[in-house]
Amino acid sequence: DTAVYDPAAPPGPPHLRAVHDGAVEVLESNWTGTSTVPSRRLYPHQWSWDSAFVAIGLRHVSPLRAQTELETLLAAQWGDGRVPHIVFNPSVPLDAYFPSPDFWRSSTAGRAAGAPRTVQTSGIVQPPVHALAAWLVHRADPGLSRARGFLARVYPQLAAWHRYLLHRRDHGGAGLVSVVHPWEQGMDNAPSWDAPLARVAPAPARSFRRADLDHGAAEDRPTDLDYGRYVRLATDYRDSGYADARGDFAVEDPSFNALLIASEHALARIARELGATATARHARAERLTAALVERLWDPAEGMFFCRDVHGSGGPVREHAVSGLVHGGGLIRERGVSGLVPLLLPDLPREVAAAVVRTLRGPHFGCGTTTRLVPSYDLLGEAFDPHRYWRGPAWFNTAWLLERGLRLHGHLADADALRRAALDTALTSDFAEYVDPYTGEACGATGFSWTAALTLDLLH
Ligand code: 9WN
Repeated sequence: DTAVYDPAAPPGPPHLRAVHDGAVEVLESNWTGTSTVPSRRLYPHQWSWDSAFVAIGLRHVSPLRAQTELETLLAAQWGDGRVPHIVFNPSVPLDAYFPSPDFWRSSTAGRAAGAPRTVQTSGIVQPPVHALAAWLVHRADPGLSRARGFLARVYPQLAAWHRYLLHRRDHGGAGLVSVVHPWEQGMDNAPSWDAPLARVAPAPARSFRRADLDHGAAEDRPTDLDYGRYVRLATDYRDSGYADARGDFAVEDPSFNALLIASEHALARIARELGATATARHARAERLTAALVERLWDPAEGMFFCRDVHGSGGPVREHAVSGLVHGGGLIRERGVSGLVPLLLPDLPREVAAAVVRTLRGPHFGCGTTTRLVPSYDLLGEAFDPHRYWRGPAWFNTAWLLERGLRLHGHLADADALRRAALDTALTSDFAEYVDPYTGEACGATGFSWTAALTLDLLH
């Protein structure tokens, strides 16, 4: 079988069928009836950005389930517009996942912010991939979508979600959204968080019990010290009633903001489909892209970096024209998040070209030293090929970069990345993440977004 021995050869049809069938099976067994769990054992509830990725894949096998996935998530939206990062399944025992509903206490602590009364959720958010997902789901079966009034129902919810982020989370004052917890950005223990997290006093290890270690290898997961800090940040936010005042931890992240911009473009298309005007939304997406470049782009490094809103990186000097940003709290850790803006259509040509060079270069080794794009700098001090977001390759970022490469005309690179993702998904049994060099499975297997995005890459 040439697909196995020659990684450059395109997978033959039997191989593709195996990938397709395997992916469908994973999604089938993780479906609860109204939504999909990321992993039966490690993550037994509904997660926000996971559901968006799942819907993007599910649309190819069941547009109805894909619509339902997003509708279930949006039904747990808070009155202030936030879409919670976890929607808890009441039939799952409390000790199956930490932090559980009794930690977040959404229906009491989140009352002022309009948390729902009947369903239990977390109080933080995750990247806004949902409008993009809703648009792609609609396109898969416009007839069913119109018959069910899908877009008409989700549009106001998605618009409120974006309003929440843009108006309540602009802690940096420049138009970009800040995350207030590493779990919000979704790449929990990425080295970019180390500096801002160092200012957070960890909650004592004995004050909580990590359920993740019942199902995942400790050396593949975040450390106890990381968890102590995650718990402290979440506790303080909860105890403030989930009020969005500027707290100790606020970071502008390239991937989070790029996904919001991509979703804003999608929301414009949804508006037009519903007969409304889309111009203002497209214009806003373009303004946000300009702000992203101005605030987070580093031309010398050829990539985007996180900005620590409270960081003391010296005086901020910004040049609107060249897009230069000096000091002022840029966190110079090369994470895959800093390449994700490649998926934006309005990215200046030279910026897109530089991101592609960085992707192919020694820090990420795409198409050269690595099998799949690592989550962090191969040459970085904190690089660890097995520890979660500190080096392993993930399939959602591979999917986002594949789209970006294709959008900007790098078809051969996009094809190669697509083939690598399909191949690795199958050989790793749809792993949560893999060793970027060998493709060895890490974390959970039978992971939903790996299966879903694999399906999408097949179509
Ligand atoms: C905390 C569900 C989620 C993903 C995140 C991933 C991981 C949770 C955890 O799992 O985070 O939200 O318990 O580690 O980092 O991106 O959404 O798959």
